Amino acid sequence: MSDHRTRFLQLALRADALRFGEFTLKSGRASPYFFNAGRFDSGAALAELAGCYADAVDAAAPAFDLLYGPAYKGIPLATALACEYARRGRDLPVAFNRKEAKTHGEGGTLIGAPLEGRRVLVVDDVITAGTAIREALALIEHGGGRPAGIAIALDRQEVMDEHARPRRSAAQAVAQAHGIPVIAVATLADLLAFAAESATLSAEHGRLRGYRERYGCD
Ligand code: OMP
Repeated sequence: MSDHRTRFLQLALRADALRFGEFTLKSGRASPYFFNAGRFDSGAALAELAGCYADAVDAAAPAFDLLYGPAYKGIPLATALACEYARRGRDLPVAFNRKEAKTHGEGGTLIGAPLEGRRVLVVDDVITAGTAIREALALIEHGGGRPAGIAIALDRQEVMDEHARPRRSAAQAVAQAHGIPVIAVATLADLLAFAAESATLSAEHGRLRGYRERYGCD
């Protein structure tokens, strides 16, 4: 497993952003794990997380010139990643949206650098069924930007319809529909490999495997 994956999974466990138990997802599925990016709640944790994102993005090397964070969880992630790139010598414009359009002041939904004509890298937390990311892509296109890729911390690698064949993940479907890469710092497969090697996660490993058999992609 490449270094940024292991670093990220260790950080997520330390920050309590990755938890095991019983969780109901937005899709209604009952999951034995949950990833809560809101737990990266200090400057040091966000800086370390941004380093993991930057390593994953650099390894995939997509062509982009603006970072976009969908409200709410994507906003600190895109901002932290912009700071990490500045630290690495690349000053990138950053933008995000608000959930409710403002009719006074500067108005509108989009905040930060203009998207017009830019190749946009979306920075978000997690993809399950892909609903949140589809909304973000529509907003970017509406704002005149060109989606160039999606960077997420965790790809849960779940199918949208568990009975459909082939078993394509939501991230694969979004990537194909928009012709852009989805770059995940880590995937459910990485989490499974990590749990298999951990002395303290053996029970979790069994439950994760059962979940992947039911909802995972091929
Ligand atoms: P989709 O829109 O189904 O791809 O789910 C992504 C959203 O689900 C995230 O933006 C979160 O609101 C939430 N979520 C998590 O934050 N962590 C998880 O591990 C799983 C979910 C989820 O509900 O599927």
